[in-house]
Amino acid sequence: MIATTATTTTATPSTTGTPAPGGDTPAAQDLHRYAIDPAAHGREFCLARVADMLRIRRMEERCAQLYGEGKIRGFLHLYIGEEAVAAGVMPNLGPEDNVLATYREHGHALLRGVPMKAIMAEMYGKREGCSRGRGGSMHLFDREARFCGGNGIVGGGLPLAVGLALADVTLPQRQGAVTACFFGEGAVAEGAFHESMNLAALWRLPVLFVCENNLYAMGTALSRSEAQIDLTKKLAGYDMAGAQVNGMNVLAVHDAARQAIERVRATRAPFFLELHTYRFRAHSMFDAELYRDKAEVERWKTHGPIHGFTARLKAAGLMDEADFQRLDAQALAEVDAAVAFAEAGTWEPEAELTREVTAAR
Ligand SMILES: Cc1ncc(C[n+]2csc(CCOP(=O)(O)OP(=O)(O)O)c2C)c(N)n1
Ligand SMILES: [Mg+2]
Repeated sequence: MIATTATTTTATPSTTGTPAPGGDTPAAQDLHRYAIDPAAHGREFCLARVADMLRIRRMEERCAQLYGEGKIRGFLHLYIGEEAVAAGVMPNLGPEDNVLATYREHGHALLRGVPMKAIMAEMYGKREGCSRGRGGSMHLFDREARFCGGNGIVGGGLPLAVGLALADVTLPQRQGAVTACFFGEGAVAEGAFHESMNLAALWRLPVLFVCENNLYAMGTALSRSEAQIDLTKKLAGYDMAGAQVNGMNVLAVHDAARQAIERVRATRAPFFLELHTYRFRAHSMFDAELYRDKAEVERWKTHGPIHGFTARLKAAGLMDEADFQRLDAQALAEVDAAVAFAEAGTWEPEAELTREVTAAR
């Protein structure tokens, strides 16, 4: 394992059928500690990470509002609370690398370089959207950015990532490219996860598996569905290296991802990062959240990725309130422009609805 803020989870799996401890274990709380000195990364780098997280946060807050107004419809899964994961991993990837994510992928798409306007128009279902209005929230896609999709199927991105990496190792012009695949811990229960891990290891494919362990798959706590909740223990079965990292700490994520990606590029072997994180909002817009205590959510919020990092930066003299307000205003202005773009967008004419659709009778 590479050196990170690694830890071992201590919650015991439930065997009684009663609700098991969810996101509030001592080990999970221990993950909030900031072991990395931000000064080592420099002020500009740290402010850029705050800006990245704020762009995601403000965009998604507006999405939730627009959903309430009926402007955005269908499914909507917010990443709020988990921003440090995408913000920590993404700066380590180059334009030649591939990125895949889940239906909770707005932040990944944004930080990968998909314009916020194209994301917002896609949310609206407009033709100007990054998937031409045909994908919606769960299916953002941008070939140019090599953002190879959100995916509505739990675990659905993993076989695609393995396929992309297999293509890369066979094409002379794609040597050195890495495929980063983000997925929730719920995917670990899927056969596709195990098949993908096995093939990536067996064929030595350059895949970075990024498991966003937010402790719940919809309403199911990990400890209610998995006999082994230390997910890195599963790696022994694939002879794959991996590490556990505090996913609420953008610098910890960044440093672990940098080492992991360098290693994948150099060895061409896959690597598994388990990032401990927490979603502050409901699973989707239809979720009464009966499976977790409000107090648990509030406790995690006190260590939120933006709040925690900015507090640390201010304490270190690397940022002041004016810096924060400036970055926040920039993010809000970008959101306003994206919403105006989506509002002004066009609907696909009815006559074109069957274009690019293959129908089988
Ligand atoms: C194959 C499959 N089974 C079930 C579902 C329904 N479903 C949607 S989200 C979800 C939970 C997944 O949780 P996790 O992988 O932990 O990701 P998170 O939502 O926490 O980010 C489930 C079971 C699905 N979309 N695909
Ligand atoms: Mg989850």
